[in-house]
Amino acid sequence: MSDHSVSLSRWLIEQQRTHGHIPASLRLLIEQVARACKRISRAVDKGASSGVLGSLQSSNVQGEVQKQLDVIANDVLLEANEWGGHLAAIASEELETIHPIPHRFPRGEYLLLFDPLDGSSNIEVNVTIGTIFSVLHLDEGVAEVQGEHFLQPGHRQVAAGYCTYGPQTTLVLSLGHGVSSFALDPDQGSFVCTQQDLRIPETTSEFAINMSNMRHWAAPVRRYIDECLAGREGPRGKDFNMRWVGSMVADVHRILQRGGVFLYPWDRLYPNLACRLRLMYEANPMAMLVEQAGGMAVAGSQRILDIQPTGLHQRAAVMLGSRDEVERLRQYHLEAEEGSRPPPMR
Ligand code: P6P
Repeated sequence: MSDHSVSLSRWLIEQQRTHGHIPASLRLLIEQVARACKRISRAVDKGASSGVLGSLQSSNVQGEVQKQLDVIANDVLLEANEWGGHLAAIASEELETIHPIPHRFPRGEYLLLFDPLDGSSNIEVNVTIGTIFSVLHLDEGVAEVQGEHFLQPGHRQVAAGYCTYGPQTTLVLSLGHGVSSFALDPDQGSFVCTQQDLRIPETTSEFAINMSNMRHWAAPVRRYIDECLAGREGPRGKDFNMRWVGSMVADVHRILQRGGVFLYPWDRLYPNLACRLRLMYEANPMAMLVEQAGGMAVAGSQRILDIQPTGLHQRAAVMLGSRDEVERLRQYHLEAEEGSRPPPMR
């Protein structure tokens, strides 16, 4: 636990001055993102009472129907971050192309990416949703930022985090030196540090997956889940529990708090969309947080953070969480690739 009197601003200044973990420009960028999340939290809280629930006639670049709050959250994040002088450009899951910093504002050295409101299909049913963000460094000597400058593997992220809009508004953040969480104190209107150096338990008996896609999974995932479902009579020798919120921020937050494994694997349901989750806006930031908390994050046999992106909106299979379980999944994918299948690991 942590001293609840330490505000996010003070914690960030200590990361900059005491630990030398981040420069002032990155500290100020994170503070601006946090301020935008507070504004989004207010809009989500007001929800139905202010008539912002419901869908628009429009669809986003993903082909998904846009919710009013998707657009509101996207606009809040763009407006809050474009003038600060810390960014060279912004990329949003909701926008087809990158958002260059308007010439009237100074340009900085960072690239900000976000899914402004992940899990928005849950808005009308009052289930936890959230903002996911990722920060990259722009390569030296780039005069005009293009989409290709964002296509950096996830291990080059300098910061990643999410903000949940649920029973509490909680910011979870990594600057590359562990994971800390900050709860929004509604009385103060500011984030206060509640946990430092979060660690994911290496073992778990809880998995999170959308079981309705089971018939579409590849063999390694089917093998893993079948073994979990076999329980104590099966090769794992223990019973498992299942949770699936249908909102990645909520499922990942639970895993960061008590362990577990989250899977959104490749499936045959939509062959042209081999995977559902977006590499740049969901998989990479969550993979950084999970690894920084001692967990693992793979797309199969490959580490997510090693994937070399080829497109701003490309998707990736995601299996992340407690190290022992994700390593087992990675092994099952390796065995499938090698065509070997030794007896099940206990
Ligand atoms: P399904 C939300 O739309 C999201 O992108 C993630 O937050 C969530 O984990 C997943 O999709 C839920 O997908 O197929 O269960 O609706």
